[in-house]
Amino acid sequence: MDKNCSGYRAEDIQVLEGLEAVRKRPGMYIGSTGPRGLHHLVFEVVDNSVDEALAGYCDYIEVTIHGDQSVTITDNGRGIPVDIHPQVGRPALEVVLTKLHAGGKFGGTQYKISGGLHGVGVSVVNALAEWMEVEVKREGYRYRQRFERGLPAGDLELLGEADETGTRVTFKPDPEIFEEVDFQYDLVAKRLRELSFLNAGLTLVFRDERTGKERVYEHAGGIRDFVRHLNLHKEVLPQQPIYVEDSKQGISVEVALQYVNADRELIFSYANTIHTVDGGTHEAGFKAALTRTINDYARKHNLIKNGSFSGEDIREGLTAVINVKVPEPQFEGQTKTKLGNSEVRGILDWVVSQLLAGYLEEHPAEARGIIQRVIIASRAREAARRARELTKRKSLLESSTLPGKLADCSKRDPRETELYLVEGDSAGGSAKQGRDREFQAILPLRGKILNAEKARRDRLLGNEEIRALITAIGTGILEDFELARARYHRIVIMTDADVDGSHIRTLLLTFFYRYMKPLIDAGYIFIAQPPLFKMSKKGKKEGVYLYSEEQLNRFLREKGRDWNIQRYKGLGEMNPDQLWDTTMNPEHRTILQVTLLDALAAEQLFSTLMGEQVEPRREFIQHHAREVRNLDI
Ligand code: 0RA
Repeated sequence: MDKNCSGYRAEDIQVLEGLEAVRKRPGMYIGSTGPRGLHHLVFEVVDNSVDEALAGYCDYIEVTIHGDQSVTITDNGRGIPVDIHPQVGRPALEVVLTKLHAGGKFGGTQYKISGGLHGVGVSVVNALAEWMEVEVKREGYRYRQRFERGLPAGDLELLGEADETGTRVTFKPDPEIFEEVDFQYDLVAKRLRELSFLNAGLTLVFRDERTGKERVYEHAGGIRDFVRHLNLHKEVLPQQPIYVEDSKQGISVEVALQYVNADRELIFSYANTIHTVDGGTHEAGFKAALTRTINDYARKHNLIKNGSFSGEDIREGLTAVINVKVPEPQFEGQTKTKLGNSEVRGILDWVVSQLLAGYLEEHPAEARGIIQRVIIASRAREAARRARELTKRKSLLESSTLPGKLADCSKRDPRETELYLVEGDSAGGSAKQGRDREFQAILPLRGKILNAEKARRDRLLGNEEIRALITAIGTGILEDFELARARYHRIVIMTDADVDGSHIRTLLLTFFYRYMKPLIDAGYIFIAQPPLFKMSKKGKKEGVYLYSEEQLNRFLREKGRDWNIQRYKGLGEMNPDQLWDTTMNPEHRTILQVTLLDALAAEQLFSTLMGEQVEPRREFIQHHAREVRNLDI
């Protein structure tokens, strides 16, 4: 690794303005002051460390959440520069931490990756921290400086000598800014794992001192490992993911792909480590090249008679990860998750068609396997189309009679309404009484929902619970699915915090993933977060609700032992008012938006328990024998 720091000069840093603006309007810089914005702080610092990795100077990043909700991010990059900035007359570190910089960290030609969504700069994190301490090892010495609410709380100190280089940032989010300061293990873990897939050779260590959990994320195989991970426990083709990689005009491109035995298509695209949920030019270029290259190959080898395969046929069962790095990314759309750079389309198209064509020629057996799969997909699609045209039956799914169990809301505009899927009739009853009937609908789901893995489609549609669910949502399923017919734009799964509850949640997510995937893509599926504990003083009725083991531990540490702990086993233990206050009232509740990766994880768990492959299932059950005991599927 090149540890030569000569490339940088302090005057490369453009000075712009102070941080008052950030504290005044934090939402402008980090999106919100809720949980998303809070976690954004960590990701922003991590992204700066990842930049060092991408520039080739860092291969190790460590993130630690401390017991007091402060966070430390350590890397072995070059270290933030400390020499005196010529215009400001202060050490560069202080300038980097206390001033907003335009267009990224530097002017000039630095090749910078993190950007777009994040990329607001570490100074923004500093501005929104109650305190921050930065330690740097660079050019043989170790330095430290402390800040409070964005302002220096002392000068840069020289601590001693150092042989290595790197940066360590510790900060505590400012409770004056954030509604709640409670980091979620899963959110951080997910991002670090994602980064380890997107940066082969980078090791990320995650430690949560609140619980003692520790994880190491490293993937020498990069996005190939990502694809393997997505296809876990599935029958795959080819055995090893196809991988192509190249770089043109300063834009680096890599794609990994593999087919599985399933109907869905799964494309994860990233630009500068940002998940471009809405796709963009990299995805468009990839799809165009894939369709053309497969068709060309099939024609050349007489595997197709006339016409050509459609893109949909070619992508059925496909799992692909696209990872591009663009010096000046343009992110578009409402959520800024669509890549706009037009030059990227052609580069993707060229790289994928050249290298994929090469792969197919060199691997004729795999190529034939893929084409056969596409032929089957295309025949099935054609047959389904004919069958639909022939029968023209007014299908079950389009029937307009809403299920009797549904307690619908009075508003009709789906952008304003939400549907709660509630486990069991008794919790369903509480939810019906506690809800705001203007915009909240309740559908209680009783008993075991039919197992979406084994059941074929007809049987599935014969199941009363599933029919009620489909009719209530209104979109239809699979090829009949139409997002525009969704009757609610928020569908909230509300289950008990026990094994059965998590089982039902897994079943529902698996169902949505397989039959209504666009609902997940559109961000319409959520998971309710009912409290796990109620703390009350002896003899008092009112109390404090806690939503996680972490919160409970902290509460006990900070508030002493003089409290009664009530552990909620089921939603049914709450009365309607409590359910409304803690879980359903939009002003207080937290609901988690389900991402495609969450749904996929549920589906994988499900396939492990239910699927055709016996070995992973046996392993899982042996491993989780205690939890699975009650799992009656
Ligand atoms: C300014 C300039 C350089 C690196 C950094 C800042 C930097 C920031 C962070 C934040 C966390 N870890 C970091 N590592 C580096 C470039 C330094 C050079 O050219 O030598």
